[in-house]
Parts: sequence; C-alpha cells; structure tokens
Amino acid sequence: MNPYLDIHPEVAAALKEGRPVVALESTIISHGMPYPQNVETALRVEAAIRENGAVPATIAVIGGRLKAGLSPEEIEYFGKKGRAIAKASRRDLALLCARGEDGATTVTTTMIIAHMAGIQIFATGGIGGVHRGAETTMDISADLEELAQTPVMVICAGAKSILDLGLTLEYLETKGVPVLGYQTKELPAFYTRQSGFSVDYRVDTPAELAKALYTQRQLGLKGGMLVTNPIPEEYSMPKEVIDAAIDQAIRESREQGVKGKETTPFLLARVAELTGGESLASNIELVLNNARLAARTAAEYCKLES
Ligand code: PSU
Ligand code: MN
Repeated sequence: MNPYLDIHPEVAAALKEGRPVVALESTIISHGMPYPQNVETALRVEAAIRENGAVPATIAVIGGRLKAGLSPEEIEYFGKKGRAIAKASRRDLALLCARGEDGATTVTTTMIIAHMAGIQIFATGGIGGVHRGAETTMDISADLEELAQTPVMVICAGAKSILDLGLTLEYLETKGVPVLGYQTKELPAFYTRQSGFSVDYRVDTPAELAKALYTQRQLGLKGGMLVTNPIPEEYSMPKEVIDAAIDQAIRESREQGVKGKETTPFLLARVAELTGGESLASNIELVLNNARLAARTAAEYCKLES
C-alpha cells in the first residue's frame, strides 16, 4: 500500500470483503458550498450512500496524509475552514504530503487517491472542463486528463456552463473517455437538464453502468469513465436564470483578472450568490441523486467481481 495513504477501517473492511464503496471529493465541501450547508450536505450524502447499500469514502489530504474515508469531525473541519484549505489538484499532492499540509481534493485528486485505495466508483456534483475562452487562456481542468488516465468511474450531473461544454466533450473524445448519459442522450448542464449537446451513449440502469466499467477493465483500456446524471426534474432550474448569472460571473472574473486555480471557485461562489438559495438547494439535490446512483452502481459492480 502507498506509504502516504490511510484507509478508514470501515472502508478497508468493505474493500477487503468485496462490498461496495463509493468515493466522494472534499473540494465540494471546502470550496463548493457555504458553511454549514456544506457539512450538512456531506453528511447527508454519506447517509444516502449507506441507505443504498454502499460504504462512503470521503477523500481529502490531512496533515500530509492521503485519507480515504473521513470521520464526521474531519468533515466538519473541512467545512468550517472552507476556502482557507488549499484546493489540491495533481500538481499539489507531492508538496502537500512533503510539507504535512491539508488539501481539499478535486475530482482529479479524488480519482488518484480512490484508485490507490482500490475504489472504482466516485460520486460528485460537477466536473471541471475546458473553460470558455480556453483558446487564449489555455484554462483546461486537470480533471479531463485524469479521466483519460485513471480507472475510476465518475458520476456527476454534467458540467456547469461556466465551461465551454462543446469543447469539453471534444477534449474527452480526443482523450478516449466514454461519456454516458444516465437515462438520457442529452448532456445535462448541472443546474439544468438541458445543454443542447449529446453524450456518446444512453445507459438506463446501474447494472448497465457497472457492466460498461467492468468491460473497460477487462479490455485493459486505461482511463476512467464519465457518467452524467441529470438533476431530478423538480429541482431543475430555468436555463435563462442560470445562464444570466453565469455570464455575469464570467464578465466579473475577466474584469478582476481572476486566473489559475482560483477561476473555478470564484465562478462557483459568484453564481451561487447571484442565484441565491435556489441554486444551493438544487446543488444539494443533484449531489444526493448522484450518490444514490453511485451506490447502486457500486453494488452491481461488486456482483460482477465476485
Ligand atoms: N464544478 C462544480 N463544482 C465543484 C467543482 C467544479 O460545479 O465543486 C470543483 C471540483 O472539485 C472540480 C474542480 O474537480 O472544481 C475543478 O477545478 P478546476 O477547474 O480548477 O480544475
Ligand atoms: Mn483551471
């Protein structure tokens, strides 16, 4: 086992016995939502995974240790410190471990640590992608490269249109990452079910998702798989409302010269402020929805492995 990795005893027992485990990220806690809703949501997401038959493993870096599975106190700590915790992408891991520091894991680093621990399925809200204007800024999330190389299935609600969704799909195609729509052929855009873009495949059941991942592993193909699960209809927001807030947030980020790892947290926080409580409620519901699907998929995956 990796000398920097600590697997929570409950997670380790489940993995050893071939029971389902679902990984969760910690940037969504520290940088994706305000306190205390971030902590409440993280705990509700863990409970939803248990109710659907799997063990949750929230992933983070604490004092230079890579953690697969957090205690409720550790989740509280990440939520309360919020943006004071460093956002940890692939390039940050070695330095955080060498210096014994904390880091909130993004989709990228959650995939890396999940894979080290032997966890195959990961639920989150939205992934990073190709930013609008990337043809001049070169701002492309490391999440896309990670999906190209690390064998973990990421279940999300699509991506927010703070990104260029068309270019994000092109990039994933180039990198050979399968993009699956859960019960839909249209790429969902996080707060809304509609984006106007199509995914590669529609998949209708957790058993089918599990079989797709299992087959990718049997074929020996490297890389992960992206599942896009639309927000439940009743929580979906009007596209015009969300698009107007996103356009304003992007304008402000350009005026203020926001760059690098700050771009995504800036845009997420600004969109949340501009759309108020409604977007936060939708955000919480879509994460719960993804957690339930991930737990059921992990259970199906274990049947194939046994
Ligand atoms: N998009 C969201 N919510 C999030 C993130 C993205 O709708 O919380 C977070 C995830 O942790 C994702 C990261 O991996 O932001 C991407 O950051 P960047 O664009 O800097 O790669
Ligand atoms: Mn970026």
